[in-house]
Amino acid sequence: MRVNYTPWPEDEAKRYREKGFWLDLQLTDILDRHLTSQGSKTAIITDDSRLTYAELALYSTRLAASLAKRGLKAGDTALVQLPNDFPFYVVYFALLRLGVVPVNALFNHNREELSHYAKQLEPKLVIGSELQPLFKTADFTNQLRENEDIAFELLVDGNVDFAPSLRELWLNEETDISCVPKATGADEVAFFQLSGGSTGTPKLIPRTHNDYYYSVRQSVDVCEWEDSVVYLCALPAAHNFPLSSPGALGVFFAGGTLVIAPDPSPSTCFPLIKQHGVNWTALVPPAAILWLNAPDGAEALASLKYLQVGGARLSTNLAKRVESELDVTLQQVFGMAEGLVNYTRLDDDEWTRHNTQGRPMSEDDVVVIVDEDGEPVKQGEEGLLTTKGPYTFRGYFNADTHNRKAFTDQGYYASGDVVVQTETGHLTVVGRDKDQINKGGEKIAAEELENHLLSHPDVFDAAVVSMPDELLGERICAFIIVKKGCAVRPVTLNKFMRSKHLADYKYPDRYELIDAFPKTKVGKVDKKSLRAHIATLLAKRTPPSRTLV
Ligand code: AMP
Ligand code: DBH
Repeated sequence: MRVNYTPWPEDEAKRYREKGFWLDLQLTDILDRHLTSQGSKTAIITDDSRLTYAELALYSTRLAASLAKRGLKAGDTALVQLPNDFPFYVVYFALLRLGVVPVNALFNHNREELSHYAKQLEPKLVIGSELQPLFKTADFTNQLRENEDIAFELLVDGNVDFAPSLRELWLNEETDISCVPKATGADEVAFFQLSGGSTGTPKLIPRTHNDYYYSVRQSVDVCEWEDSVVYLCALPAAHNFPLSSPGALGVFFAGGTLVIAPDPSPSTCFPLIKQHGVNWTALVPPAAILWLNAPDGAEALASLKYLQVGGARLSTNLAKRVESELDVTLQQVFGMAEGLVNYTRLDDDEWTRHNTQGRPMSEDDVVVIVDEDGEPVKQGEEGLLTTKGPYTFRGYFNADTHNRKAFTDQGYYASGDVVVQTETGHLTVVGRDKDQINKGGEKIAAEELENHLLSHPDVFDAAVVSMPDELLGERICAFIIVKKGCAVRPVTLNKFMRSKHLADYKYPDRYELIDAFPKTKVGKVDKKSLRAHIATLLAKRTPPSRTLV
């Protein structure tokens, strides 16, 4: 094992192979399988470029060769941050070819998140884009080398004087591609997926070639994709949803065409859909709301047959509106970067499409809904989702203590979602039992923000909870107890938090003063009552505290 991970038990791995779920193929096969028959077909369309399957394969091979020449080898790790554009996929396949294991940070991740991933992975390679201010000068990466005491190769997509240009490496026709070693070991970790997490430090999810390839193939099967699929990727490319459910990798597996949008706004997406005849895409609920509110939606979306919505709960009302006003079939997707993905099926009845978040995609997904004591609940009763299966991971990277909490004694992943299962096996997400805020599909661990807030000299205690929001579903409210004799203003706290250089979506949207936190019977902060408190303030339109004393 080149990169350490918790493997599946042997009997289960054996079964997944016998059933043909695990094919012992590298993820690069997703691309390379097309080269003899349809290398000249367009694989990717962006605003200003088109790439055929053959070009995508060649560029990724050349990049792999250049990296091999720079000394990178299988088992090394990489930190990658690229925007929604074709280089994301060239790099993804190049690293797969070499067996270099990346984490693909979200493009809105900031200094704090990137430093944290670097600390965890000690990457031998960092790839960034000059569109992100952190990679415009050498300061950030120099600091990273110094603070974390690591040495890495640096490539930047753009024109900077402190690092080689990423694109030049794959455009160089002189590259000798024979030096790329043949990758082996489909049981190896292919890349790390990001967890929204519920702890102070975001955790990394090892995904193997075998498990991820299966999840892509099975997704393609459920969605009945063929080479006629024209899919628009408008969500952040690194997210599990647009990468693998069936997402970009599903497009490549099916031999279809991927259209890339830099963002999911109607003004960006509608013209692309019209111009390229997009027939599938994926959104989070707030983006779906924007699409519903945009003028001429149904007309602009004439070619769109299916709209996937997932990442956060979609209300029944919105589900109905999506179908009637946008004239598409809705597919609800309830997935997690840790593995399990649920889809409503294309032929599910209307009630199921509008009221459930789908059912597991694999016949070998085991879902057990349990009560707080870990006992299975009766069918139709609310409980906590626990799951295992052929593409659900068995442990976060280097996180033994957390893993003991994240998995049941039987080895099932406890996702922290409160769900109800119908007789047909469909799941409806009714709540959450994890200390996380889901802001329109972006997950924020309350503890991470609380730790930052607690580092302010005037803050005695902090509790971060979700508050209802019409567009995003949830926003972030930070309840603060100020130290005796101190006074802070929300604007100062906000400035203080900004100095931590977090991803934009993580900053609290509201600060509320409180004298003491309500406590549960066992003496923990009662976040349920804090959530109820802020919801009442919002309903009464009470303005936020101006000064916290
Ligand atoms: P992550 O573990 O960061 O990949 O986030 C996965 C989590 O997102 C799930 O455990 C759910 O809490 C939430 N989620 C994803 N899709 C949906 C959905 N369709 N409805 C409700 N919650 C969802
Ligand atoms: O929210 C998610 O993480 C998610 C949503 C839909 C996901 O990972 C997926 C589909 O694969």
